[in-house]
Amino acid sequence: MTKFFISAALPYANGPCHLGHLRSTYLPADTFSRFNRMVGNNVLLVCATDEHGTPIAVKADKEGKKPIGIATRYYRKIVEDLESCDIEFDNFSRTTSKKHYKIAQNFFLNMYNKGLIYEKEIKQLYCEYCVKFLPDRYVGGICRFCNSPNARGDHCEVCGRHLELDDLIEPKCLTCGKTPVIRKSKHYFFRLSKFQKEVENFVYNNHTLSNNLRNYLKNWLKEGLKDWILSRDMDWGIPIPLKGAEGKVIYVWVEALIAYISSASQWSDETGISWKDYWNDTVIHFIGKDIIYHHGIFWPAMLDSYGCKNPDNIVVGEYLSLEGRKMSTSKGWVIWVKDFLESFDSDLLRYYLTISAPLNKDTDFSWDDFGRRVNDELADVLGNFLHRTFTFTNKFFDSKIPPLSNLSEEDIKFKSLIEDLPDEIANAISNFKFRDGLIHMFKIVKEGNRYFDYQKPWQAIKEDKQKAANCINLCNQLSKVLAITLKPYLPNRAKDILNILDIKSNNNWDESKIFLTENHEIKKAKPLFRKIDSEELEREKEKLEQTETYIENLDKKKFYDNKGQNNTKEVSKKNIKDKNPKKGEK
Ligand code: B3M
Ligand code: ZN
Repeated sequence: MTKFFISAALPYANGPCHLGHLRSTYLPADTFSRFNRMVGNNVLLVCATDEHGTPIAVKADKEGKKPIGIATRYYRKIVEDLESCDIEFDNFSRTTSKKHYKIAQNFFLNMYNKGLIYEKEIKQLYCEYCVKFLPDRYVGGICRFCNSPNARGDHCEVCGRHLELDDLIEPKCLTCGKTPVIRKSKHYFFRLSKFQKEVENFVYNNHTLSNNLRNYLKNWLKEGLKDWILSRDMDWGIPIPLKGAEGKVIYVWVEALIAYISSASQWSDETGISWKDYWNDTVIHFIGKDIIYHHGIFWPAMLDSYGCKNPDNIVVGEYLSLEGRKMSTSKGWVIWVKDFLESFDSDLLRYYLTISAPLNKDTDFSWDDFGRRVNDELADVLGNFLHRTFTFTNKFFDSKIPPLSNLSEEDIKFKSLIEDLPDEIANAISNFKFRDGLIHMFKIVKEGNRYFDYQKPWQAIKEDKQKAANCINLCNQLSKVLAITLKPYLPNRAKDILNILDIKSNNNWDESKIFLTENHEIKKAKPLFRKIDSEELEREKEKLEQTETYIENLDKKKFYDNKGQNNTKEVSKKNIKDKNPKKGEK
């Protein structure tokens, strides 16, 4: 039995969840955790909202609100979004909690007292018009490494690098658009350069890391690690717990990583169970591709400096684009979880995001492809198999599982496919190949449909009742395997299937290996997957384009009446409907 400490990257509390977040991080973490609970491993799945740093401060400035107000608003929305997709955390905390402040400050002090943090006066960008230093997202410019024009103060989305002050060419204050000046300020640095060997050891000698991930990290390691600035001149954040550090906070990335531990520690307070036993066994971080550097370089070095074990694996979910284009929240080219769930249920989303590509490949969400997969795969393959099995059992066998006897060669072949399926899926999920698990499953369901057609139970029932009985027995057995093995993927539909089969599951993977007994009575069949028609899909596509046009118009308006003021408003779909009446509607 393994004890898994599993984390999902912390969402910034400056917006709700969209499909990209779900695909890269929360859904894989949840599927993996659900599966491991079922096979009897102990799982501690933690997360929190990332509430400090410039993403929230910038949003608060724009709306004329306090950062904590923004953070609380989005903390609530994010929790709701994740719950509505059945992402089940053991603990979901906030980086503004007292507990987190204490743990993050202690971590900082521990490093400081060991001499691993030093002070140095450095040049910083300062905006004379806004009268403030410009850390991170307050400043934009050209990335020195890849020439992307949209780099932010601390990060380039295009090459994935963490940036320092002199990595940004032609910096501009993102609040007022002016060129900042350079001012001196005292800061705290982590002796990251001393940890080159330790991080190399983590990257080269950890055989569970994927090759993809190792290659990214190797390239960065080749450049040599530089000391890392841990402080910011801001008032929104966790104060540096040292004399002479007034007005300075801990850089958001440092404390956000520590939130994995503070969230777990909060859980320990509530349950009385030690999170350390989980950490010291197996730690897995689920993250998106853009934050590999932080988890693969900074974090192992921080843990080493504290004297904590390194993570065992970092599972990286790649990007999701939308209708062939990069998602962009600012351009309105995005689907929010909440909006999606107004039209379709969460299991359909979980299915699509898992099946559309392996986790380590970029993929695209398109409404047409979504509709096609729901109709051709969920409804026509899986739904059809289950429905014909159950209706036939209801109608010809009085809802009772008929006996198995005198198996034909086809029966025997099909039976062994059913018996092998749970292990094949388990193997895929254990190796983070979530899509492969579903693909195995669908291959066998297709086989099931073929077997059903071939056995023709509607005809056999009149001519060779045992042949029909064998067919219906085995198809129910496969249905049971599906009901159990679908649990990590589509928890609601799995429940519906179990319900029709009238089985009380105790959430144990091995239940999928026990055949239904003869005469077990099932309930009445009911359709499990409805087809999506093209009109529904057209409506969704229209909504997406309307959001984009609405935001473009907002931007133009902002440009024309720009008096240095920012009049971007919170955009909701309701807003958009009002501004864009449907054809024929005034
Ligand atoms: N809050 C979100 C991101 O950059 C960031 C993750 C923190 S994980 C410790 O995607
Ligand atoms: Zn400015």
